[in-house]
Amino acid sequence: MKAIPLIGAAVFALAFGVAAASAPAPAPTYRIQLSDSDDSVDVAIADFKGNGRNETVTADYNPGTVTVGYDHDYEVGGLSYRVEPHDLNGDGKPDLVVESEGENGDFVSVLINQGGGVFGAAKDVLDKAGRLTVGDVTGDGRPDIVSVTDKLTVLVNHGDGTFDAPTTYDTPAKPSAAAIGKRIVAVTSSKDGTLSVFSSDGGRVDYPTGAHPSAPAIGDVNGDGQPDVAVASALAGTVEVFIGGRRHDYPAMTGADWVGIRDLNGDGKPDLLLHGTDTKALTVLLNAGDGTFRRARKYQAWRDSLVEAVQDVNGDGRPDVVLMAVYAQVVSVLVNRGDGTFEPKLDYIPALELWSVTVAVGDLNGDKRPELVVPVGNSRNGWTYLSVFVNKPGTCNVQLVGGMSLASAKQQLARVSCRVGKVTRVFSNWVAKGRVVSQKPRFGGEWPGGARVNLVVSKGHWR
Ligand SMILES: [Ca+2]
Ligand SMILES: [Ca+2]
Ligand SMILES: [Ca+2]
Ligand SMILES: [Ca+2]
Repeated sequence: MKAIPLIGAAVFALAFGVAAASAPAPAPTYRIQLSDSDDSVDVAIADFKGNGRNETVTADYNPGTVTVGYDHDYEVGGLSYRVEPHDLNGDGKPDLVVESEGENGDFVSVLINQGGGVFGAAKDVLDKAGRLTVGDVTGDGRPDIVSVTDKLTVLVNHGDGTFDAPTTYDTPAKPSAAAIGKRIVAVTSSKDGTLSVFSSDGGRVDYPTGAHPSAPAIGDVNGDGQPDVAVASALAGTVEVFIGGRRHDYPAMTGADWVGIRDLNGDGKPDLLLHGTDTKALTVLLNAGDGTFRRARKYQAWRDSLVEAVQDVNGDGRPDVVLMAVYAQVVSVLVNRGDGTFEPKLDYIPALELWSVTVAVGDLNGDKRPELVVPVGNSRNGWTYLSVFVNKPGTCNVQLVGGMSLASAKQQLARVSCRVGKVTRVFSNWVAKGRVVSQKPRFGGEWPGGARVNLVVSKGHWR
């Protein structure tokens, strides 16, 4: 059988290898399908009809609509590029917050779910919008809307999905997107190296951070009921945790431009995740239980990737990490072993090119196994679709195993219901002895469970 040369990812695999797992967490496998879209650039999943079944909602840029399920389109009066489901009026039905480009800048509109997944007309609530964060600022349990341009704007929800006039606050230079916590909003200024924390009475306190802070994340890391703030400092290589105004620094990784706070091991204590677009790694610091953090652990990711979801993808209830790699054009999943450590990443290739960098996670077919949905398109003819990764255990999603040892390649392929077929040994001046030179079928192929992947393995330099 003829071997197919590998693309240049062998180096990453060599550098990180595949860690041996005592009890490997079940990995998701997918049947990758296409469904129609009308220039969808953002997608989310929620139960809009209230019937226990989820549907997608998309922001469709060029028609300027949001589409709920596959049948209901709503015009928003601009080029919509972002949609988030949130229950704005507390009736248990997810409503929509939409951001769009208009003639006079970006604006935010809301659509209220009338029941049965039918929405009222889009109502504009904010002009001159920037980066949005939706969350409860005031503490009444209803989501408010926060926007950051060169200032911070807070839109307080009356509780019924209507909003006060916007209130605007000054920030330090070039503020980040905002994070929302219990009665606080935080932004950073990477230019000034500051964290600004606004309390709901409008007061603001600035704290110095390390150089080049990421946008902040908020969570209660020490369990005292008060919100704490974490910031990743790209140049200092630290993650800085602000508890009650006091800063605690932990070595993490340089180049991080994103930090998240989530409980990864199910002990009820929020843990830290860091990532940088070009760090080629996700870094995790587990909470020791008292709001201090254990040593950072690194997991391989693609270069030029973004964390797009920290959600359960394999149905075991523990959050996993979904990254999208723009350059490599893959969706990567880091599966949580359940204890807050992660299996080596698995890569899945969407049908067609990534049309925008966003992923929705949720069960769409009622089998309780989460699907992944990403917008894709064909840049030659401009046709757009959603690539739906239908969660089907026992599908062989061929992984890229070039550069791995034969044992690691076997393990990585077995995780996704593939197995190693014929192994051929060849001399190679490029690939170290014992490492995989090439594979067939190729990376990204989708086969029935148990499909064989033939490998060519290096027997070292030709003398
Ligand atoms: Ca609602
Ligand atoms: Ca934890
Ligand atoms: Ca999981
Ligand atoms: Ca499913």
